[in-house]
Amino acid sequence: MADLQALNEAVFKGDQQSCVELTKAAVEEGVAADKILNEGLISAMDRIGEGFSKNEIYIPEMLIAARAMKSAMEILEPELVKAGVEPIGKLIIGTAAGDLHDIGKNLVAMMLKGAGFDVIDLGIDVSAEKFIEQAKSTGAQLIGMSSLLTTTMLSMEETIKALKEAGIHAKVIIGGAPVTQAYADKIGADGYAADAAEAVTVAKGLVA
Ligand code: B12
Repeated sequence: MADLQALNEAVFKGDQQSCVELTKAAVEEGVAADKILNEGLISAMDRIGEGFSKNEIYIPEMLIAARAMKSAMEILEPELVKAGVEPIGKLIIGTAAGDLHDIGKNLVAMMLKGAGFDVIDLGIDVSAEKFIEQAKSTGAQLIGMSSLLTTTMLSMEETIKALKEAGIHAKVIIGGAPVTQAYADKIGADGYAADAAEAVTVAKGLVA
């Protein structure tokens, strides 16, 4: 019998090996991919997100859980594609031009993936031109931008301006240690989140 509760616990604890084994077992037993995703993986990441918001769980545990989830997702993704499970939204995400920090951005990308978004990660030092080109070619509804430097916060403002000038209607969500809600409002971003758990709530709100 596929044990989705054990899979849920394995994600929560960040036990990557068990995650892979239990996901493989569930797929082989013919458990529906969306059931494995929702009951085994996403609800565990929801628990992680809640714990993080309450300061009961910290970044290292969140990263380890996200990594475990990612390895389970690699097994599950082809099954989800076959089953035609619709993602709840498409998002492109990248670190602002000039910025090479990606730990926080990766965490946000993983959490959004875990929440059911189709996430296209553009990597680090992403120019406005690249955001525009990718927004057009993917038709993403959301664009995520991360900045860890006070200097590259300015690139976010320039990118938002360029996106508007290019007629891109995707909603923009920003974050990173020096970024604040006030800054997001100032540069015309549609959303801001202080951490990866909050990013999920904000992103869900923007596509609702
Ligand atoms: C690790 C690190 C590095 C690593 C990066 C490795 C990597 N692969 O990312 C390395 C060593 C490469 C590095 C380089 C530099 N760094 Co550095 N770095 C850090 C450090 C210590 C930790 C950053 C981090 O990963 N935090 C952990 C993650 C999980 O947190 P986070 O990024 O804030 O992300 C969370 C939220 O912000 C939010 N979030 C993040 N992105 C997004 C995006 C969206 C859409 C949303 C909604 C939310 C969101 O959710 C995340 C998860 O909860 C910080 C210090 C600090 N305390 O922040 C300095 C720091 C950011 N670095 C700094 C500096 C100065 C530099 C360098 C210029 C140093 C140098 N002289 O070369 C270079 C810059 C290179 C460049 N062009 O980018 C300064 C920035 C100062 C400033 N005011 O601008 C800091 C603050 C250190 C300091 N106190 O001086 N750095």
